[in-house]
Amino acid sequence: MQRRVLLLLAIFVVGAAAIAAATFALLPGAQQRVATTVAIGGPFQLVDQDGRKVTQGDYAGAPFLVFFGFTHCPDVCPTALFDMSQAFEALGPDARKVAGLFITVDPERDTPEVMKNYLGSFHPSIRGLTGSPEEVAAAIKTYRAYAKKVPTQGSDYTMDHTAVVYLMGKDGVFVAPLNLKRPPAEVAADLRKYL
Ligand SMILES: [Cu+2]
Repeated sequence: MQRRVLLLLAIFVVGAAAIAAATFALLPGAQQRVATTVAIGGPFQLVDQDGRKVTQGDYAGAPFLVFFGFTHCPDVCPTALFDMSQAFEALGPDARKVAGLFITVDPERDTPEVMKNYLGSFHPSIRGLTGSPEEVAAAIKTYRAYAKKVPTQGSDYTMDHTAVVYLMGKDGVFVAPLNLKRPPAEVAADLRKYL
């Protein structure tokens, strides 16, 4: 028994050393590859809750948040949008300079009208974006997000989706995921750094 543990341990150590050696050997090239393939975010073409066509360029010059979700979401989306609203509230007049983009993963049900109605309960700096299924799928892919339809009772369905809040800089480049599970003033202070 103990021999077996030792053997497994030896295999693990040799394996780890091999991986470390390979990593160091590949480092210059590998680093470049990471920089080009792990880009998060980029151009999109969608429609906002007022039916206007929008692209990433419409939000350039100011930081913006991106959050994927859907209006039929029972808890994750309303909670995130509420927390985001609180943070924008804490920003005061500066909230006019930022945008929270709530991009639906359920374009079938989330028309601009449905989005507009739903967002009436949240901060006006939160914009609801939808589009054709293809346009939405492209935006999800650009942000390396995940969304999947899950059938429920009858012909109904819900959506599994990424719950990350992406903080994008004024140049449209991804900064970091934004943690909304903090006091709103703290989130606001974080956002202010990117104005
Ligand atoms: Cu949700």
